[in-house]
Amino acid sequence: SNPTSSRRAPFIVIEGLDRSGKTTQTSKLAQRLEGSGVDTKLVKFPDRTTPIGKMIDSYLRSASDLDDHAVHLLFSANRWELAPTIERLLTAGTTVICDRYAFSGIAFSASKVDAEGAPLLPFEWCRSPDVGLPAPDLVLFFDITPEKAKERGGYGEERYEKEEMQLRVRKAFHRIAEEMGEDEKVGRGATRWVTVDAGRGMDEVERDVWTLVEPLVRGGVTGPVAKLWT
Ligand code: NYM
Repeated sequence: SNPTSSRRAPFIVIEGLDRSGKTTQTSKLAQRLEGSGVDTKLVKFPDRTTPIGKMIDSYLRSASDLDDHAVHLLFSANRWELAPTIERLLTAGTTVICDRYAFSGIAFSASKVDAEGAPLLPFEWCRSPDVGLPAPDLVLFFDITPEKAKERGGYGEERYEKEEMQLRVRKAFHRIAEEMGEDEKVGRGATRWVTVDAGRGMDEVERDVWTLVEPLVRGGVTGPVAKLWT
């Protein structure tokens, strides 16, 4: 009955392509929030420290092979195993900043193709295991062109870090972005999706991120944590 008692901290996800500066900006943001006296927890997916995360890590480093369906479900399970912790933190007033989430899960898996270039996993199949996860209040999608990404020294050595794959991943993210902005039913729900031009200088991007995040953190959020895509 006391409306203020249901106030909680916001759940903020930073998504984006490889080489988009996402991880740098995520840790800058977390530091800046902490520095402003905001109780903050930085979460990263995949969380490579859990037993499931170790299987994912080994797969990404090509130290092991897994069926495409199986590894997709491991990525999702890795989020589900942390979901109760995320909910608890938000309710307790801790702002959660998350580096990658279910949107990466769909974008990367749905971009895997066979030798003929046909998709290995349907888009909707990729979404299903993540339906019902804690929904972010805000997603900042770090978009960057492959040319800019290349200027930044190219991709690393892990699985998926190849140009054709990254082009498909970018398209998949754009499809998700459209959905999150326009389709109320399967898309946005309680989540606000903002695309950030990550091809600009680090300080410019940092300023934009702060402008988007600061009011949400200062104001807090009313009501329980929503469920993604329900
Ligand atoms: N990735 C990440 C997926 O394929 N599915 C997922 O659900 C998530 C969270 O793992 N190339 C991919 C994206 C990256 C790789 O991420 C490792 P990072 O942020 O480089 O540790």
